[in-house]
Order: sequence, then structure tokens, then C-alpha cells
Amino acid sequence: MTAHIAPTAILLSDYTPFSHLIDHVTLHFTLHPLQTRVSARLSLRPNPAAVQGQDLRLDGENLSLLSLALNGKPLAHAPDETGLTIPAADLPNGPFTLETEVEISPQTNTSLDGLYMSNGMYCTQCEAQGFRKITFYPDRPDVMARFDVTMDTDLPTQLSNGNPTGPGAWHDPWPKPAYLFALVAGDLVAHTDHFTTLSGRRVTLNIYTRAGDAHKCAYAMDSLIRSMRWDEQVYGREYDLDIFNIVAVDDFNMGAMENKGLNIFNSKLVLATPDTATDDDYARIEAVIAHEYFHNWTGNRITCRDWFQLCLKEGLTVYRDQQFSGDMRSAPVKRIEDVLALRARQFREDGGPLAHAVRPDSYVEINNFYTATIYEKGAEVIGMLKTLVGDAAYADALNLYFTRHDGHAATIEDWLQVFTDATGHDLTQFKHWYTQAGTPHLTLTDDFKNGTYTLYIKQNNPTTPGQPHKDPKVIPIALGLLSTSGAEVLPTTILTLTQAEHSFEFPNLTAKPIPSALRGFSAPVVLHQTQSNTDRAILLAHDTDAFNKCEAGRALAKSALTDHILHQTPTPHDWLAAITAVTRETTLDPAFRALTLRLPSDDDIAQTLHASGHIPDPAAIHAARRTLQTDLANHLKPHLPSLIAAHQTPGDFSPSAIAAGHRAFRLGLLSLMARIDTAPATHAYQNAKSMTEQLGALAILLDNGMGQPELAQFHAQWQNDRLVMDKWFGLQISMAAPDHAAHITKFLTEHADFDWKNPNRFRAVIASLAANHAGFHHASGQGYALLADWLIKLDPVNPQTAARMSTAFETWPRYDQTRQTLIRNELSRIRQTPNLSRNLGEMLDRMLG
Ligand code: 0A1
Ligand code: ZN
Repeated sequence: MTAHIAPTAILLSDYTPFSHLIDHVTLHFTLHPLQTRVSARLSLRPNPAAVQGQDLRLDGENLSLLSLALNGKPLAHAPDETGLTIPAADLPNGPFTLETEVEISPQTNTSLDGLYMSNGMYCTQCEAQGFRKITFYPDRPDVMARFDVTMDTDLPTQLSNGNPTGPGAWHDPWPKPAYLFALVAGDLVAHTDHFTTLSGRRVTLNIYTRAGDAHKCAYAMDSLIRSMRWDEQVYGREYDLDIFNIVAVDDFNMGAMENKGLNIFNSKLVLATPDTATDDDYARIEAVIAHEYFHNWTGNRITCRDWFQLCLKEGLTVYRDQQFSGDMRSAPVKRIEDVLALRARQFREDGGPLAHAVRPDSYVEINNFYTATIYEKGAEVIGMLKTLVGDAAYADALNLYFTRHDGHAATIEDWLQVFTDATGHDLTQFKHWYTQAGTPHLTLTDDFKNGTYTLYIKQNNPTTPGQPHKDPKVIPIALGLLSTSGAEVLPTTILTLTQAEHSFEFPNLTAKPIPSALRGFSAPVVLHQTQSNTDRAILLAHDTDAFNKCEAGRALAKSALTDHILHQTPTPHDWLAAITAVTRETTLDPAFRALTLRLPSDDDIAQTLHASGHIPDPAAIHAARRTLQTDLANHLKPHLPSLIAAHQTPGDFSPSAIAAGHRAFRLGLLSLMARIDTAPATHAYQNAKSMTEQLGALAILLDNGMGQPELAQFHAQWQNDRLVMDKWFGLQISMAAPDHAAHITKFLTEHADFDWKNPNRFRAVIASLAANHAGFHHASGQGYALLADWLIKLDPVNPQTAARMSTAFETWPRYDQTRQTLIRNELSRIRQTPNLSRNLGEMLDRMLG
């Protein structure tokens, strides 16, 4: 085995304030693909809150230092691998200026971190630690400074943070940490609009794209304007610069980035027209535009003291973007979708070797912590806080947060203190949600005696890596009770758990009620309860809580699937009847019906089987799911043609949630129909009026072993549109039959258009293989080997994306011995690769345990 040096972990408990404060930063860029020069002038002074007389340590990576001067006098100190130290002996006791000039090479920076090039455009990504690849600087979020930026380049579009002060010159009046710095230079076109703030200031809004893409910005612009208005109305937050710029970039590791006044976006989260973007793309664009905009207050004006506090800005900003999307669309449907995504990504993470607390206390590589736990569970924790204190108190607490911490770098302790001060709540126990990893499991049992219904709830917090002991958590359970005729006998009531076991009594009832527990998914927990299919069907038909109504349908489907897998039980009639009733219920939102119709994914079933002590068999899960689909299709058959016809969206395309709901429902019906007859799906493909319909119909055909002519037609139609081509690549793999998935993936990696250095294209191919559960976990191990080969190849080029993709392996402990061995062998093989990045190295070490 090749020896590797164990990288040192960074610890929360080691935090100390930085030695100096920076009042002002002046940056000048002379842009050149291979030899960009960066001149920096920092105005510093000793930090009165830090130990006095310390050296000045600046971070810096891959920088050639050309000159260094302190108060105008040259210094001769040489940098090391990770930065530059000016010894205390050379530092004045009062204010001083430090000037550096460095040379960097954006063209050869394939990591897409720091200053890099994409399609001839210069752009930056500095979160979390990219600024140190641009100049020597204390690259930590608690050092906040005002920036002035200028640049030399022939490119016509020259952007940075703040307000423009001249051509290629920018002044940002708001102190900010280095991770919010951004610079863009390119030959771009602007889609421009304006917004007048609550206090009457007129703000210029620009979305910059490559020429030819400007007509694809209308929906992103509309989403931005609605976000700005919503943040004023709901949180009282106004925009604070004269201009707000967004730039769409084709090569980007993540979704988007909230740089002050200059958000940089992955182009797939900006560009949309009805014929190129699906309804899911539209919804995602709206959500991410809002997310990045909302960071202007929750992240930028109030930032994080250190990276352990990442959830302070991310959990809150996700919570806010989820509220926004709920207000713009259907709140119940949005909640159901968010919970399904939480379970698919965060519960999966929390139940495996990569589990970590919402506020971790150690990391090796911070870029590995932009996770579903920090983001989505971080948002759930805020939702629980709001449920516990109430809406009015939540608003008071947020107002206090904004006034108390504006302009500062805060901690989770600060955040909780604001709630305590504003609402009087003691949040000592609640804080466990931030510090203890793992998904709590709740077990519900009940009885009914002498007119009193008693609910017993047990809480169990499983151990996670490095955290063998857990304390009981504070858990708000929203509960309703229904009679067997479906009438609500107890409207939603919040039960607050604080101990390992509780009982709750409900007197004066005439018969044993049916509990509707965890309404609206009031806490991110796994609920175990023995429910009869009859009770589930009553909840599906009558629950007033939309989330639990849908959940009852899923519980029916899950028990049908697991019974079929474990005991070969035939598809139960009560599930078929209950789903048929919902499908035909015209008073229900089509988007809701579409969600209810959708069977749990293969991965979800594997997770469920594992949680109940079984070893999931990917091939059996896949087969069971198809059997149930076919049985449901046959049961619904008499109704399918009329339902499919009824949900055709007439007239011009609208991206509205209502129109999208009709399309989603119709595609769900077409997908069932295709289990019997694929002709309607072929017809739908030929007559598609939007990308949602075209791609949806193609997916159905591929899922049924058809669609080869359509696939060729799709390629011919869209070969020049890179974002649509990502879909073409991905769909063939995600819809491939289990026996063919690895082979098709390999074939597509040899395609001339497989540009593996582009993260969107890499993800379209490699993440689609990982998402094809039965294909990836095929007994041959070919899927595992292929993924490992590609991680080894990508790591030296783009370690962040390689590390992120490695999470496909995180579920290994669920599976049988043979698969566990196959996966662990691949993980060890990758680990032994010479010069592996710290990013991928940390992920492998955590997965290997
Ligand atoms: N703060 C961004 C996420 C982000 C993080 C890291 C990035 O590059 C490595 C890019 C974006 C957000 O929450 O949207
Ligand atoms: Zn964010």
C-alpha cells in the first residue's frame, strides 16, 4: 500500500481571532490567460481582540510572489507551500500597509476554484478557500474588509463586487470576507431590468451570458425580481447596492455563488426557454436565484465566524428559499418535494459513514462539508425552531438577529442566543440538533381505554462515526386524530418530546382514533408505527394535512413493495383501490396526484429495507417496483386514456406550478400506460411542446426498452445546445436496464462530446450511473469499477467534483458481503492512488472508517 501522510484535521475548539484587522483592500488585476498579475494593497492594524505581538500569517497557494513591501519598504520573506509569514519583529504596533504582487495562471486552473477561465471568460470562485489562489490574504470568513478593484483587459465586460466607479473599476462599500470576492471579465451580453426598493432606490439588474443565450434569461430575471420583493415583504430586508449582477458560467463546480453584488451561476440554473428547460429546471432556477439573493442578508451582511458555522448561513438561506418557493407555488406540494429530497440525500448521508453534525467540530477539507446535512437538515432545524417558538416570536428573533449581528461574523451560539433573548426559550437541549449527528428514530404505539386514547412515543438516536453517545433531542410532533369515518377529531396539535419516552393522553373520545403523526414533517426523524392498510387508506382519503395524506399513500406503496420483495406477496388490492381513488379525484391538485402516483425510488426502498434490518437486493427491488407499476397500470387501465386526455395543457406554454402540475401528472399517467402500451408515449414525444414533455416521453420510452429512433432524433435536434445535451447523456444512463447501465455509461464516456472536465457533463454521465440503483449496484461490480476509474482520473484535474461524486459509495454498509467487499476494494484502490487530493482522500478515509 502506498503510504500517504494523514492530513491534519482543523478543530472548532482551536478557533482564535485573527491577529490583525483589515480596514481596506485595493486589488488590481492585469488579466492574461497564463500570466495574470495581481497587485494587492492591504491596510492593516493589530486586532485588539487578539493576542498582541503575533506574526502576520497570510494564506496563499500556487502564487508566484513578485514583490512584497511593508509601508513602502521592500521585504524579502519567501512564501512556503500554504502561505507567507511576516514575523512580528517586522510589524509596526499601529496601522500599516502591505503590498504584494503575484502571478497566477487562470487558463491552467482546472480546479474551477480561485481565478479560472471558462469559454474565454475569466471568472472566480472563492468560497470556501479560493481567494488564497488569487493573492496572499487571511482567507477566513471573520476577516471582513472593504474592497476596491480595478482590472486591465481588452475584454468588454469587466465586473466585480459593489458599485461601479469607472470602466473596470468597482467599489464595495460593505465590509466582506474574502470568500465573497468575485471578478468576471469576458465578452458577454446583458439582459437588463430594474427594481425599485421599498425605500424607493432604483437598482439596476443584469444577467450576463454568452452572446446567443440572452433570450434565455427572462425567467431568472423574473425570479430575481420576485425574490427581492419577497425578502422586503416577509423579512423586511432591502437590497443595499445600486446594481445587482448575475453571470452565467458553463464550467462551475456547484449550483451558484452569492458573491456580494455579483452572483456567479452555473448556466444550467439561469438559462431556460420552454423548449430547452424542464419544469424541474424552472423550479430549480427560481429557488436558486432566490437562495443566492437571500444570502445578501443571511450570509453576506451577517457572515460566519468560521467554516464550522456554515449552517448559520446555509441552513437559514435554504429555509428562506423553501418558504419563498412555497409562497410562489403550492406550499404543500413544495413541502412534500423537499421532504422526499431530504430523505433521499440527507437521511442517506446521516445513516452512513459520512454522517456529521449540522455544525461539525472538525474537518480536513471544508469543501467536503457543503452537504445535505449542512444545507437541508440545517433548514429543518430552523423549521423546528419556528414551530417551537411560534411564528410571531420567530419574526422577532430574526429582527433581533439582523440588528444585533449586521456587519459581523457570527456563530450558532449567537443565533440561539438571539432566540433566547427574543422569546425567553431555553435552547440548551435544542442545541443537540446542531452538535449531534444522525437521524432520530421514533416508535409510536397506542391504546384506547375508557374513552381515553394514549399515544406512547419512544425516541432512539443511533450512534454515528465519532459520536457513540447521544442525548434525547427536543422534537416537535405535529399530531392530528381522525375517526374511522375520516372526520378530524383532533386538529393539529404540537406535542414536544424532550425525553427518551413519553406518553400523551387524549380523553373523551367515543372510539379509538387514527393518529396522523408528524404532520407537515414537523421534525427530520424516521417514524416507526404499525398502521393497518385500512387506516392508511383512510388517511390517504381524508387527512386534512397534505403531507400526511401523501405519506399515507407512500406507506401503502412501501409496505406493498417490501412485502413483495420479502414474501412474494401479490400487489394488495387496498393499495390499488386507494391510489386509483386519489388519481381520479378531480378536486385534488394534479401536482399532488402526480406525487402520490409516483412509487418510492429503488434507493428509498433499499434505505427502508436496511432501516428495518434487511439486506436490500438491488435487482429484486427493481423487479418488484416494475411489477407494482404494471399491476397499478392494469388496475387504472380503464381510466388512463380519459385522464391523459384531460391533462393536456392547452395554449401557450406557462412555467406556472399549476401548468407544471398538469404536465407532471400526465407524464405519470403516460408512464403507467406504457407498461401496457407505449404508443401514447411515442405520440406524446412526437407532439411535445416543451422540454418537459419531450424529455418525459423519451424517458418513458427508454424505461420500456424503446426510444432508439427518438434518442437519435433528440440528438440531431439538440446537439448544439450543451445544457440539453447533458440531459441526452444522463437520461440514457438513468433509464438503462440494470444489466446495461455500466456498459452504456462506458460507451458514452467514449463519445466525442463527453467533455469530462466540464462538471455538468461529468455529472450527467457519472452521477446518472450512480443514480441508476440496480445498474450501479449490479452484482458484476462493473458499475463500482467504472466510477472508481473516473474518480481517479478526475481527481488531479478537479478534486472538488471528484470528492463530491465519491458519495455514490456512501451506502456500502447497507448491502450484502459480496457487494461490500467489491465497494471497499474500489475505495482502497482509489485511496492508494499516488498524490490523491486532500478532498478525495478525506472522503475515502471517512467511508473506509
Ligand atoms: N454558497 C454557495 C455554495 C457554494 C459553495 C462552494 C462553491 O465552490 C466550491 C460554490 C458554491 C451556495 O450556497 O449557493
Ligand atoms: Zn447557500
